[in-house]
Amino acid sequence: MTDAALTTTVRTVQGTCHHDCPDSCGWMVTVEEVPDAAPVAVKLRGWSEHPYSAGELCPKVNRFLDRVYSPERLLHPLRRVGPKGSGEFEQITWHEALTDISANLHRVIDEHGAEAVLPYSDAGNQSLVSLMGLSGRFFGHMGATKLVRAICGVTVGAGMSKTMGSPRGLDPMEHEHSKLIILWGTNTRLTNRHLWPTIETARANGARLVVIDPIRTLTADAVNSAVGDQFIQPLPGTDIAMMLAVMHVLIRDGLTNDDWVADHTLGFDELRAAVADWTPERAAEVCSVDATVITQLAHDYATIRPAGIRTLVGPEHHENGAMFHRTLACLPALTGAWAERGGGLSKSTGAWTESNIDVDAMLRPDMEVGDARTLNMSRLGEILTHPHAGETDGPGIHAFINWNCNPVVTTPNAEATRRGLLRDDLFTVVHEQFMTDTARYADIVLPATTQIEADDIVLSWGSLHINYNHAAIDPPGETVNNTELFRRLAAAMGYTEPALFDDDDTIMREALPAIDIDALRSLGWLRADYPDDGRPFGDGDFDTPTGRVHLASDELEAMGQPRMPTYVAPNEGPGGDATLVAQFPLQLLTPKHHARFLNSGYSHLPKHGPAEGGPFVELSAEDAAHRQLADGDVARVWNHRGSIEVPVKITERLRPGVIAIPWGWWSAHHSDGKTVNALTNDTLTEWGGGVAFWDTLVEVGHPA
Ligand SMILES: Nc1nc2c(c(=O)[nH]1)N[C@H]1C(S)=C(S)[C@@H](COP(=O)(O)OP(=O)(O)OC[C@H]3O[C@@H](n4cnc5c(=O)[nH]c(N)nc54)[C@H](O)[C@@H]3O)O[C@H]1N2
Ligand SMILES: Nc1nc2c(c(=O)[nH]1)N[C@H]1C(S)=C(S)[C@@H](COP(=O)(O)OP(=O)(O)OC[C@H]3O[C@@H](n4cnc5c(=O)[nH]c(N)nc54)[C@H](O)[C@@H]3O)O[C@H]1N2
Ligand code: SF4
Ligand SMILES: [Mo]
Repeated sequence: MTDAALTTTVRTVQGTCHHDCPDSCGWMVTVEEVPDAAPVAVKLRGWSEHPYSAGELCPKVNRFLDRVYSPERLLHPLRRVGPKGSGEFEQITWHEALTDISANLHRVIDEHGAEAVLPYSDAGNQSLVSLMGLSGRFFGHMGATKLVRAICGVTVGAGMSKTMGSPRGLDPMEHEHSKLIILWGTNTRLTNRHLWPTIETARANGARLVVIDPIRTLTADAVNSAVGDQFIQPLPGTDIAMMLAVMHVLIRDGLTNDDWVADHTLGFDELRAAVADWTPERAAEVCSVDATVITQLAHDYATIRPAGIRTLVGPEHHENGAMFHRTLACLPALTGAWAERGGGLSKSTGAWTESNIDVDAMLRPDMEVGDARTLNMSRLGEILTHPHAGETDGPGIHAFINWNCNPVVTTPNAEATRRGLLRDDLFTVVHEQFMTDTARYADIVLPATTQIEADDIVLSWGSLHINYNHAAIDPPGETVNNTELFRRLAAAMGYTEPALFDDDDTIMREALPAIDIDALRSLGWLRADYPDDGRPFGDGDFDTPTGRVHLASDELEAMGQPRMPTYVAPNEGPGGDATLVAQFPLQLLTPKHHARFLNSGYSHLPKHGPAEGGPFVELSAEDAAHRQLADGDVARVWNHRGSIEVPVKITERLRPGVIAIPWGWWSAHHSDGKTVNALTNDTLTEWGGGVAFWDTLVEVGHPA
């Protein structure tokens, strides 16, 4: 035995995955320590005692330590020395970086006002402290522009709330009790894989599965028609028409639960009138799904009980994304599905877990100076390229502070974002773990910790669990976590308010006043309150002012929106702008596709990107033949926003007229340096603040 082995101590540290993923898996890190050296994490595995993830992680995070110890990891502050985007930087000290940043922020504020500063972040680390920590206080105190962070999931809740009064839905684990499970626009086996065992348990108990998706996804592949499962493949953005026809059939064929409707809904007569014209035949024309399939869906939904619908985020990425969720939430009310355990609708569980957060204590709106405007993150290209920051009054953006997300890859209309970041009169700071496509445009890059380097709390949005994350090793190099970044920035700016300097433990306690943080720390997880009988609305009692499901909505009417579920064809879709359709006849979907990717966060790592191959465009044999394209050819995909070149993959997963390009690859992975979001639509959803990535029309052909 060597001396080192004699003196090595080994410990295990419990933690929780921080990725923007519904599963929030528990993990266990093995750490080795030898005297006079920094502790080293040697193993990271699923934590078998975690009640949801039960010891399993995923192909993204199984190699998490490769990420932590990657030679590409940013460990020191950097200052740009080459042109923006060139990736040429020199190492500087934190002191130099903070001096430079505070001088530039003060200059911008003096010249243009504090609203010329745009803080820009999302859920790259979705843990409580990292996501909501001190940034709100810091920028509020500065008076900077406020960001609408609604690129993911917010529109689902906004749509559903107009029907049910809140985004509260079923605990997805309740689908174990469902006898019919409709996965409506969610790719569970890929994006929410730890829910799949629950679905399989239900199926083993005889549940039937229906998958509704414009793509024959990995999840659709699980459909077994021999046992009555079904895969339904509507055209993208048209599901509302199908839902209206389902309601039509439920009412026409006497399949509604009239007592439940009378006791717990408002506006049924109006709804009946609104769907009277929506025959399955009419919907079939819109969705391109057989009328018999729609009729059967309605009959199955009413008669195979309990019937649980599961949705997540995908379908919100349409111009009518909020109405999709508002309309979907009407279905269980018509059949009284909520009355039975396993019946109802599940989506993000954030409404259950996050209700524990004292948002005001966390964000401290009382510290805000002035009445700063808000700008929507999905309009970043427009905001940065427009002299008056998009469509609002006020100054253009002259300082861009980015952490916790990678907008050059992840925002729609991304070439506009890139053009904005190229502006010489824009001062950009990026706090990151890696030299991402966005970080390349920074004037100053600051190094960020990973999840095993700082304590935090992860409130799951795929289950009811609130989880602790213990730091397992020290932050490497000069990395800091998101709150330490803002403590340092506040000091550099000369701010003195004590709340800008709260430590992470204080922030946790302020944010979760009703949670015993010490117990959470020692147990690793606890479960948010949820009704013991599994039925969130078993006795009615919805969260609307009337306590009823609002089939007709005064609230929406007051916002200038249709008061009833209504199908409005997306402008950038087959039923929309005829000139665009003539020029760009194909609908482009760009969803999550790769098991080894988590958004844009893994394609650059050697065991992830190369293992997934590279980007490609999938299209039906018919669409390919029409354009004389063969498998493996390089095709150009273009529209009025941009153009990219990618190899062709002929597929049976898509119907003619719909194509797909996987998302998450960086500029370097594309031969022409542009990613798929060069093409996507940055039109906002009709309400809810989301964005219509997937109402994107394109044409495909041979490169010029
Ligand atoms: N492996 C992996 N897992 C992930 C992620 C990842 O990048 N990789 N990302 C995480 C994140 S941030 C999120 S938000 C979740 C998202 O989780 P999901 O919402 O399950 O996934 P998406 O791929 O966004 O969308 C789901 C499905 O919606 C379909 N869809 C698109 N338009 C329509 C439509 O009009 N109607 C219907 N019915 N379906 C439609 C898409 O084809 C897609 O298959 O996944 C998380 N999990
Ligand atoms: N075409 C298309 N575009 C999409 C989508 C799509 O399906 N198709 N999905 C949309 C959705 S649902 C989402 S959620 C967004 C996601 O958009 P982003 O949030 O931009 O995506 P991520 O790739 O998760 O980027 C997270 C970044 O944060 C960094 N990071 C991780 N932890 C920390 C930390 O603790 N501190 C700091 N400072 N940085 C950290 C990671 O290194 C990574 O680069 O993309 C949206 N864009
Ligand atoms: S990315 Fe999602 S599935 Fe993978 S370990 Fe993290 S929470 Fe679990
Ligand atoms: Mo997301």
